[in-house]
Amino acid sequence: MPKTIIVSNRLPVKLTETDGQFKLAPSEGGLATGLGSIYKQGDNIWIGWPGHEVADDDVKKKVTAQLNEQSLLPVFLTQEEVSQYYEGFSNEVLWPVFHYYASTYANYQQSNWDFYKRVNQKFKDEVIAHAEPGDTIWIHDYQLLLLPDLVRHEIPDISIGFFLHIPFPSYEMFRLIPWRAELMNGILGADLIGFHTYDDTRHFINAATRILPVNSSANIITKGDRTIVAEAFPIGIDDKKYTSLPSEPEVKKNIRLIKDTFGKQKLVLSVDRLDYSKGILQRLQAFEYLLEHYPEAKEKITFYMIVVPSRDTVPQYAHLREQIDKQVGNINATHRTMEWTPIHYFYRSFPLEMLSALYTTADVCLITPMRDGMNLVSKEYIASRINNDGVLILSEMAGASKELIDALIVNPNNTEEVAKTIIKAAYMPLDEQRTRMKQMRQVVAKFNVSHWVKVFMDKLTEVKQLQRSMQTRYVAYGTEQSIINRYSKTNKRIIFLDYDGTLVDFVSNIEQAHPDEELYALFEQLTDDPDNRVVLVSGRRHEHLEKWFGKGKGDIDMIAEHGAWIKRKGASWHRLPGLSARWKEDIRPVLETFVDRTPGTFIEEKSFSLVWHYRKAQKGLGELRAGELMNNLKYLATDKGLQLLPGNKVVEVKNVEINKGRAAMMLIDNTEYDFIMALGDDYTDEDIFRALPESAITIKIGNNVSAAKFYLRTPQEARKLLKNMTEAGVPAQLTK
Ligand code: GDG
Repeated sequence: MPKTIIVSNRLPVKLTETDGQFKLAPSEGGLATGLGSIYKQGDNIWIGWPGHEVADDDVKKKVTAQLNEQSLLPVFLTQEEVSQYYEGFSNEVLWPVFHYYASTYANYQQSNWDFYKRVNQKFKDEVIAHAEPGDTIWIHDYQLLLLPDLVRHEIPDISIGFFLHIPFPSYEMFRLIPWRAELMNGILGADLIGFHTYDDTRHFINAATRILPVNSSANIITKGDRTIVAEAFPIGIDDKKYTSLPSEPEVKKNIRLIKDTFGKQKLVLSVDRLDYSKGILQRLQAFEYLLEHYPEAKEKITFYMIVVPSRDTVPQYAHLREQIDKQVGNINATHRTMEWTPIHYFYRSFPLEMLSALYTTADVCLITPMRDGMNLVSKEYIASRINNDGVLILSEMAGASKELIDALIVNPNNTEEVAKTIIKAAYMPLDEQRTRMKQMRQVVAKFNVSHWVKVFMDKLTEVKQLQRSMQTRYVAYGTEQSIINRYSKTNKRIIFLDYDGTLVDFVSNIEQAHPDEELYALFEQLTDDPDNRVVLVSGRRHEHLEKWFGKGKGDIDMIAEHGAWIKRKGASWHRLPGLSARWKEDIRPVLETFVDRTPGTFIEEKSFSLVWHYRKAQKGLGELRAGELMNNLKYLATDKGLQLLPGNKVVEVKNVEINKGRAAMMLIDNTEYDFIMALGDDYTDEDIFRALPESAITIKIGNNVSAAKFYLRTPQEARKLLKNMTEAGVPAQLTK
């Protein structure tokens, strides 16, 4: 039975040690709850670090046995590994860079990176020890970015999903990491890559295409032969847990206690782990501003601030804690009265029953991170508001702000705005509170954690199916044999061959793609057989094709300029009748403005088309301008009966009557061919694939979306197929 293996840095349990005795306690994290529905089923397992160093081998065995009972498999880490892989690399490189704190906190140490690689290998060994073909592996978060590719290497066909719980930064941030290419390559080992928001997904795809030689089309990335999908899957919470908690006796008791303590005061709550990304100091500053500028709020609004200890052995975190202590002390000392303390600050974690009571009683929940992947606290507050009242103030930098649009959304850097919003929230009419809260509660209930798990897993299955359908389209040995078979059995054949990108590789200077001896020999082999008619179909100018394949250099038919010019074998070139090129006078000036604004680009002129080339332009800028150019010309082109063709690093404007497909059909005329084949790589070749009869063998070079039936990866593979076709049936000693 195929199983699912979940892999994350931490296991969903806490291992604690008292007087040499190890104990396991369940962790309340949302991830543990959400994935609990998976890893506890059948043979499924969860692999991760138990969170505590165990040095003794006997104890390791005991702990392992205890964990195994719950389908959990430990990866034991030494103190040194924890300090370099986890604290050093994960938390001092990836965490700050991914949260846009690269310049302040990132510390790029080679030895930390070496440990990061080593520990990812260690996780890989554990995965490989348990994974079997057919299994599904779901890897989580920034500590294991190399793992997807490491596993892929060992079991190439296995299904791998990866989810990043923190933001994915813009390429400008990510590129700062010295080991960016290795990290990117590691992530791309997955089949499906999930993020919290669309912006994270966009940043990731952009970084991937800039750092590695991969292509993307919408959210599909093509790396060599593999199709990878990147998509947003906003994580949810176990909403039912938070809606039912307020009716539990322990929680009720806590609610009464809080109400007795704070009476009629408006309670503003915040809950975060100690972290610079959470905006705690900026929030305190906003509260101080409120006390100074809205003195009427004094003794009426109380701020209840919980900071959960985290990473406080790291100097940056210890320093942050000192700053928070100091700032809270100052504010309280300045504004406190006999009856009232402005900030109730706790540096510790609370039992869930107290947390729930606070969520249930707080009039306002103030969540203002500088950056946050999602932020689960905001969703937990919403789920706890069973009376549909209360107000959520949420930073626009938290992933949750994309879903909880009925919250009061603020920029956490804007002190005055945050202060004003707290006042607005504290005095918001009940009607408005309810309207907003109801909407948000629907979102939190529908997109809960089980929904998140389900949509991710369903998508992973879909991606695997997509890959399989791509695989069957590849001209592998079996398909090649049946093509060759058909070729051998037929005697009236026509073969359409595109030139650039199909028979020769793309080069940045278009003049340099000169045919080589091997290609001439291939043409000779093909045309030696009187049953073959070979047609070279190109977007190039006819003079160009004539120079390369004219008299004596190729016994073939040719279609130039996408069909504007045709030359039948042995005859001379002739132009498609009735075409006009007067439109060029209006279009050329537009293209010239793009050449002036975009260094490295130029215009190529053909009889019935103008081409703007941007192959040598700055990466990204060329694509941006191409989009702009297409937009600019859209209406003008339709008016003048022109077609805009976005090709490989070109935008071509041509008469709409010119079309490779139509030209190909003109050559076929009414002749009954028993073998029709077409090879092409470009957008313009799609016209041929579509125009040819159903029985034709159409092959795209490159595995992008196409109307072609099959694909091959490179011009070299295309040449090899053609060569093998011609050599079929020829006695072996006669072949070269
Ligand atoms: C990362 C990303 C993303 C907090 N205090 C107490 C307590 N908590 C629980 C909360 C909540 C969790 O901790 C915190 O989750 P967040 O989402 O707010 O933040 P991170 O820990 O930074 O998580 C984040 C998340 O991954 C999931 O993908 O949303 O953006 O940074 O569940 O309830 N629990 C208890 N006592 C406390 O005092 N019992």
